[in-house]
Amino acid sequence: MAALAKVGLIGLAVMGENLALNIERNGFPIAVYNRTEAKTKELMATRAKGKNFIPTFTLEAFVAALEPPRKIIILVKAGAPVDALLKQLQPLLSPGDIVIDGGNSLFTDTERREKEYAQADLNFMGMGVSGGEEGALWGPSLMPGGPIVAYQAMEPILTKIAAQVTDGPCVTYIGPGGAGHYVKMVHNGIEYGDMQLIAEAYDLLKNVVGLTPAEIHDVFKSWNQGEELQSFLIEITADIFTYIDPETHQPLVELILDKAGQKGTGKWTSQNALDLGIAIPTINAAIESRIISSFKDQRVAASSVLTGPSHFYTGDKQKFIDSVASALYCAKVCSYAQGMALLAAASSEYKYNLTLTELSRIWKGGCIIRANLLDKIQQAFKHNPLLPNLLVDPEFAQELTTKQEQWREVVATAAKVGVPCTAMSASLGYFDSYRSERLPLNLTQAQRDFFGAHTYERIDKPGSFHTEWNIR
Ligand code: 2AM
Repeated sequence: MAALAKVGLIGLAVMGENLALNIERNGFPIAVYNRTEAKTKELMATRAKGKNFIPTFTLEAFVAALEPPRKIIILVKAGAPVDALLKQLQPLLSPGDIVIDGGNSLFTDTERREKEYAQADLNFMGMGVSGGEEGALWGPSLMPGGPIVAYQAMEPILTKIAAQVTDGPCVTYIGPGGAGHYVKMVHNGIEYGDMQLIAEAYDLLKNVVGLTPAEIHDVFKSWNQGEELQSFLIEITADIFTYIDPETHQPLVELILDKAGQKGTGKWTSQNALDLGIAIPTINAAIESRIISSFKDQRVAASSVLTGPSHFYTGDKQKFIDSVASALYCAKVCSYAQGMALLAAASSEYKYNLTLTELSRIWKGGCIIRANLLDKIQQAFKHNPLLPNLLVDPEFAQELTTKQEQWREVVATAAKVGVPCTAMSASLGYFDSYRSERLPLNLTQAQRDFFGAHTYERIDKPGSFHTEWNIR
């Protein structure tokens, strides 16, 4: 009988195929299965040729090819296909076997699936995988959650296939239940925020100071060489501006339709933040900006009805570019502060016991949001694990205080010129609200008491009060 595989993988779409190749390259013979046979055959005839792969064409054969306790990674479309597959697999498995869902599943689905599998003495894990195609092949950031015993069994494989940075592999045990998928969801929310802030910076460079794509490339390239903004997303943004469409000889980015979709993890981050009562205005602005972008026809029609200001920026070009860098940085710090605050709230609400220093650490490599900034975030939570908000970390507080003038200048200029920068200004609103000792919600409370006898508290004495306001 042929030797058994150490691990198995189901679902050979882009992420599955690349992750399987990564696992095999790291010394783990792997069995693979895909619903459509042709995909498996194609992989075996091409990228997996001559490698330690066991192709299988029925789930029975797949399960039989695995060394017990079986370790099965599934990368199929999130939602009903995962449930369908788990149902088919379950009768073929033995107690102690481990199934890991590496897709972008909703964390509450993962919680439910873990409980269902536990009833049959099976281990089910939900694992966030970030890094796209390249990351899956050469080292992603991995966010595994679920039974700790299952993680321990998987650890030798996961630590090898993950991205490696100076302080270790980009994987850690995230927490029980759906913790892994929860953290991946928030990671994606932060990713939405970063991408929107970068898009706004581009818009400002283009439409306030009139930079060309080649000049925008130079700006992003120089930002990526600086300590504050160095990141994967800034790096690829710089590259994007150099790509010339072979057909039209124009910069390709300017030919791309300005409509972005939003579904799944990004949207779930906002929905969950509302459920937990945590403010994440920058991430919400990113999602809403995508929604507005999708109404292209309405925007085109409205552009000839609604006239903007006739104000042009007349200040110094380079000064404005430098201010945009500071605004981008400050807004980004606020976005991460919101994401981290959401993770902290979820950790106590769902008993995930998350370690924010570890999350910052495993995001430093492999994933889409990898950035120099994460090092500083890691240090901030290391110095004070109970930090209520990243903004009050002494170093970040100092930086934002210093840079705020430039940040305000950018948001004010954008408002005057009529260029939308919803995420940058949402971040500024967050900063100003969070640092306000007194907000005007005393008036809100008075109104609520006026029309609904909701009662209010006072600042000068304890208790709950109601007033008959209608004394006209
Ligand atoms: P396919 O190649 O047969 O379509 C991403 O869509 C991956 O999920 C693909 O590998 C796809 O297999 C797989 N997939 C989608 N729905 C599935 C299901 N119900 N059962 C098994 N695999 C599924």
